[in-house]
Amino acid sequence: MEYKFLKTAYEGTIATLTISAPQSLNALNSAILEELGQFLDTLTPATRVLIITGDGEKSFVAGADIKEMSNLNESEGRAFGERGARLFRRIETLPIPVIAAINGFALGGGCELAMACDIRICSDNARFGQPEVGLGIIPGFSGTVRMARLVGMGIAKDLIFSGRNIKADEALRIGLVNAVYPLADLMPQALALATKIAANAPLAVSYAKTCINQEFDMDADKAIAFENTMFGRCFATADQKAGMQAFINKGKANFEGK
Ligand code: CO8
Repeated sequence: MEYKFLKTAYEGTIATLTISAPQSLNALNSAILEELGQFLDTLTPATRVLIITGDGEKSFVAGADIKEMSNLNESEGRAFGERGARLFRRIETLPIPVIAAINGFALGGGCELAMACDIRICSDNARFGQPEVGLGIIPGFSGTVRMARLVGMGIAKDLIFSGRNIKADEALRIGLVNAVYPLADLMPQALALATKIAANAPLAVSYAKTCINQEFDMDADKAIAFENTMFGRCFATADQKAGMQAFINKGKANFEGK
């Protein structure tokens, strides 16, 4: 499929999606949101891990497109927010892990996109922030929802009320990212992590993602019961048989995702 604002690359079972609108530091306009949805439609079980990054050496995504948002009225603003939120929720609930490889500015909607991914790693030039209140809006692609869940309510309120940008080392300290690398190492590190994940049983990885996502907002008893169900479901898979037989035979399983 041909895209105007996306570049796609596939290495074995790993897909890399690069958001590419260099003139606006990869800011998300409606056309990019549309293409992102189209790209998600193309994913099949042949892809086991998705990496999302931004084009160039300066920016992951510098937010939603301010020029496009500037003249929206209330209902249009709500619709634009819903559109981004729906898309990011799709990313968050994909049946495969999604790694954000953050190569520079991750501001506003860019930070929100990164937070919708499962794992965030960044380059040492990365900058994070939710500058929306300085523009007269709030984080509208679910940033008020996910920031507090990721870094805790106190730090989330500091970042969102002040709109201040933070550097990679602070993002690491507060748990907004898992690791920081020199820019040249970012994509190799993302691929290495994706390769490690992709070598595991795909259904088990997918069930683990579902468990962590869904159990987070449940009370402990419901969460444990949910995990029990999903644990049981693993034993209905061929991969569980293959994985345990390989261990017993001191071999290595070739997981088929069945
Ligand atoms: N939208 C549109 N254009 C942008 C954006 C953006 N978010 N960010 C950068 N650009 C454009 C600039 O306008 C500039 O274009 P031009 O050359 O035509 O003037 C080009 O990209 C390069 O940018 P700069 O010259 O500003 O580059 P600098 O290196 O000087 O600065 C910054 C880089 C610090 C990233 C700066 O561009 C900046 O502050 N950008 C805006 C960051 C921002 O505020 N992001 C949050 C936007 S709001 C948002 O994301 C809300 C999400 C929820 C939506 C809810 C919908 C209702």
